[in-house]
Amino acid sequence: MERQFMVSRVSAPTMRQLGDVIPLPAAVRPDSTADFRIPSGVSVSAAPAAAAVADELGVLLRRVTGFAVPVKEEEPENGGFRLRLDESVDEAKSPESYRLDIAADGVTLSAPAAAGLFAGLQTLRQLLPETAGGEVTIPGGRIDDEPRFAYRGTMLDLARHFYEPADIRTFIDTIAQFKINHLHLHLTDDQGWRLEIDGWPRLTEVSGGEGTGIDGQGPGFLTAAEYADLIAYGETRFVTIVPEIDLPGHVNAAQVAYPELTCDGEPVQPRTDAEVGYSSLCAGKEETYAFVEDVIRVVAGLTPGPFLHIGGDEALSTTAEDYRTFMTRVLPMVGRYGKRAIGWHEMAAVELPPTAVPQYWRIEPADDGVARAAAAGHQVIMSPADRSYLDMKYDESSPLGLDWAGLVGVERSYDWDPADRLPGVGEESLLGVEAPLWSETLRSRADVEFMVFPRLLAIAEIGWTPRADRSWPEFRRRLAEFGPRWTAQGVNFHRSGEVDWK
Ligand code: TNX
Repeated sequence: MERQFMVSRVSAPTMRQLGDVIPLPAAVRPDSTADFRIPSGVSVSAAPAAAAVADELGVLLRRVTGFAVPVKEEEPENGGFRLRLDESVDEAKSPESYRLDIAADGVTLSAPAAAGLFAGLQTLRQLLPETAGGEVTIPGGRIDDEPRFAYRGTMLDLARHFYEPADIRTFIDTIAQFKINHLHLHLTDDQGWRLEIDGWPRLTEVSGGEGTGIDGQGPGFLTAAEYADLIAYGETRFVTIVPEIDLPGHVNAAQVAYPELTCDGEPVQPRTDAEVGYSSLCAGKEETYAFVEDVIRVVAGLTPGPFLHIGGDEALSTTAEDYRTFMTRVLPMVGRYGKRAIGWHEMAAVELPPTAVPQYWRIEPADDGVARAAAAGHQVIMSPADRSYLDMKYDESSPLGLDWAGLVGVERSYDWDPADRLPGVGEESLLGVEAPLWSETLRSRADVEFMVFPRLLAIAEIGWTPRADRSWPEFRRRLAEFGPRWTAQGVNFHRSGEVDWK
């Protein structure tokens, strides 16, 4: 890949360098003769299909320049921002690819699809100052960019602690700036059930009620309408929601609501401690499958995205045989309702439908079937806990987080590669990477932000940037710029001592 960094240049104080972007773009060609000073009469032009991205660019430009910045359909003769959808582009190109041309007379952003324009807009946003303050100049040159992996995700655990929809929307706004394009919602667990399911009202009435969060916090669940609103909001940020219903373990909350879901039909007690592995659906009971099929049907019906995550982790009180019986029956249901199943890597112990995606979280490689699944053509999502788990403490002094997978500082989050993690699971087997955030120790959006930022940017860059172009010292330098940006955006990021924050 082509790359040239400028060694020095004379620039206005607000001006950034063309490559100062996270994730680092695939190809950056600075041209110091082509800097664009934004003039007061500037406008944005876009074809109707790109109008939403154009409106957003208009808002950003008004904020940083104070100019009127009209958004129009016709392209100005010169001096403006032009957004172009070029559907004739090579079909092999990712829909998220884009080209950003910055010349002395204007800026042209082109892409084969709206997703690419949105990705390019995030790059452009980082080349602008975050807040208003004088003349704005954008560094000249060309960026040609596309993602390494199609799936770049993070996860919120709503089961251990519920986050209000407004907080989830704010979170989506922040992650989308780094081209994270999937948000996995862990909606059910032993403590609580956080998505309303038509026909099974007690799931949320009882297990989404007061006291169902860790240590008795609570209450909270998403109504079907709130869930639909979140999905629609995600679509405006090109973030696909991936719902998880965790089965056959992690089901105490379902069994509290419906005792017929235990093997003996006896009621179980609500639990809000952080133990795992004690609950299981009953693989030998027909009621189990009636329930599971109903839930899968409803969740699939509420979810336009391609994926439905069925958990499958830590089913420590399900025998291996029962696990196999259960998964072999349930995995095809996901396909019948039109979705592609994702499951934690334990799922790979069974024969998988062709499109199923194991999500690997292990620390040490083990013979758990993931490499076999990859050899059979399955795509894998990499989430090794010792690198990508955002609920691990940064260091001994972290006030929040767990440490069972070790301490995960910012360099540790960055300095690994998903294609080296597991023998037999190389570049071509990877759908992408995800950084999950479990909520046992978290209580608020501020806590979430503290754990996620800056580490998610490491995972975002791993998922997007060509591997050969990544370097920790260089990433660390670019990361420092986000201190003032996050302060301006009100993001409660962790001022890790590994970074010389601006
Ligand atoms: C393991 S890794 C879990 C979760 C916990 C998490 C805490 C995995 C798929 N499951 O149930 O919340 O550790 O770090």
